[in-house]
Amino acid sequence: MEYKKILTIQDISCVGQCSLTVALPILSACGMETCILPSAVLSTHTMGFSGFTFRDLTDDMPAIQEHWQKEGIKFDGIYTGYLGSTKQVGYVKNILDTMGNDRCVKIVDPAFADNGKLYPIFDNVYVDAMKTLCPSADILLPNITEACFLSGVTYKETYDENDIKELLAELSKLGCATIVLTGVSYSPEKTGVVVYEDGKISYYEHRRISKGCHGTGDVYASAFTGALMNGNSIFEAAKIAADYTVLCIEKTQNDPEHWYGVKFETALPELMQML
Ligand code: PXL
Repeated sequence: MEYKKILTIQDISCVGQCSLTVALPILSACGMETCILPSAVLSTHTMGFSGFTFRDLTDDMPAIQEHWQKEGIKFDGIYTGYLGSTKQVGYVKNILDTMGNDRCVKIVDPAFADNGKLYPIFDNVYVDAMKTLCPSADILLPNITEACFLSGVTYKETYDENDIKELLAELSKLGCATIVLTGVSYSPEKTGVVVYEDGKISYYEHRRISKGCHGTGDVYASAFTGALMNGNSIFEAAKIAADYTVLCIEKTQNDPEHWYGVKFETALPELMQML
């Protein structure tokens, strides 16, 4: 397998097992050289901890990019997640558009909402900015809440296959031909992921262990990126990432003190075997 150089752009939550502290080890375990561009530094993630610190790194981005350009640095893959500000989305779009080599795969996880609600620091202006990233992505990786905010389709707790088909059709109008939609659940004990490629829909269904665990979106997106960059098809990568995420939840669910993330490190050997 060719050795790939990936850039991932998302925050450093110092404690909380999300974003870069998840993406970096998972992509490394998948055999990638992993370069990072931190969007912000927080003391913890924002879901469940109170009084977190937040240092926005938006204004550092242009100089970092300029230095990389001077050094002739280009990437085989660019994967973006939780960003620090609306202004930053414009910088990140430019990075997606200019910093990849000619084989570069660009993956955008919108990472701004879940369970019908925006995460604390975001608003509708941010959502509008995030829409402009969609045409720069080869693959968009939203959950259902993010897909609804981006497409303007009303969020519903229950839905059927036709609702999902319509949601994807609306979302694809933003200019992204390939969408991997996570957390699609048609029955209480099952959930899954829908892969939409140029209008064609496929579904991988698996066990649903709990209603939701913090950080699993980042675990999923990182494992998906690692599996895809290892030469798997989009559907196969979506399946590997789902199986790995379920395993991470299983290895965490019996520990009530571990409410803030999943013990993804303990399942890395299994992920590496799946690749
Ligand atoms: O997992 C998404 C995420 C990433 N980064 C920060 C977050 C969250 C989710 O809430 O708060 C800082």
